[in-house]
Amino acid sequence: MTHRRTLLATAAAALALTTGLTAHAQTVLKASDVHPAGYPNVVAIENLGKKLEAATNGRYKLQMFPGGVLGGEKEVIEQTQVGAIQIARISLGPLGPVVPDVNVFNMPFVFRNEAHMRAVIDGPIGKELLDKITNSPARLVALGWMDSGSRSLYTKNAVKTPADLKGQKIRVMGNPLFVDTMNAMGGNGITMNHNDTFSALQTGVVDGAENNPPTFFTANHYTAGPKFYSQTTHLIIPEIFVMSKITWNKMSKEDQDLLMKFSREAQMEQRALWDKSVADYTAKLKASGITFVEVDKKPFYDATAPVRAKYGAQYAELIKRIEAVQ
Ligand code: BDP
Repeated sequence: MTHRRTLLATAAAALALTTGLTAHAQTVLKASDVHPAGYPNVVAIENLGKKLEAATNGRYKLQMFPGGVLGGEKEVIEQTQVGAIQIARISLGPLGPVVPDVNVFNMPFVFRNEAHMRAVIDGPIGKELLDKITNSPARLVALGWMDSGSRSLYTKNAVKTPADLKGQKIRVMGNPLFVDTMNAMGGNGITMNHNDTFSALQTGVVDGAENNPPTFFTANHYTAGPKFYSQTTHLIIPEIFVMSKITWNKMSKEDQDLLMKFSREAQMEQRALWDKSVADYTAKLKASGITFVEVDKKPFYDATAPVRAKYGAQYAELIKRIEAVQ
């Protein structure tokens, strides 16, 4: 190739690029997660973004902000409601104060075990709850569920009965339901953002917290004081990912359908990654010297009956249907 021809080719390529860019305006979807890069939920949402980008020839591009850099989940929900964040992956816990109907899944021991919870979110009740969120005044569109295993206690002592929690300040997620739950379990529930919990544990502002093994490990809470992981499994709360309704309403029906399809796939992909991560991080916690304690759940189940009565009264029919799911 002569020098002149190379120049022409370069100019043509540059022109093609510019035309390409102007022909397809790109919508950037800012996505938020409190978990670090590599966490199952983060990976599943990133992959959803890649599929959406490919299927729309780059009209959409998802930009993931992991590690809570956009704020705690309460703030992230607010930002998503006003359209400053487009996709929020959050626990259902902090959504309770915004969409009270979801609290039925946030109640202690409402699911028999994780398999029961999965059967419920995969079935008609799961779909109904997603629709309730979307149809609520919260200005959010519920895209899909994710797994979060079971939450158990991590403290400096082994907790086998409610008496073992006496006088202990335990960090819980921001929802009065969880403060009531922890108080009923024998401790003192203190709400704060996930990303503030590490220093609260380290400085003794709280004596312990409660979460699943992957979070206990990846948030480094296991290095901040707790020595025991007491398996009360008192909460089996699904995660959820939601879109700002402001963004959703600007999408074509076709693009909305694509997003819904990839959301369902993200839900399933996260589940496979999740199961592996629970096994991996449980092993890592044990290798780091954390003692896993078997707990008789009955005393905790009984102690939290008033919480289920208080928050569940208005959902009696729904709770019966949940219990009937096999
Ligand atoms: C983790 C959830 C995350 C919550 C966190 C918490 O994945 O969404 O923010 O717990 O305790 O299990 O705040």
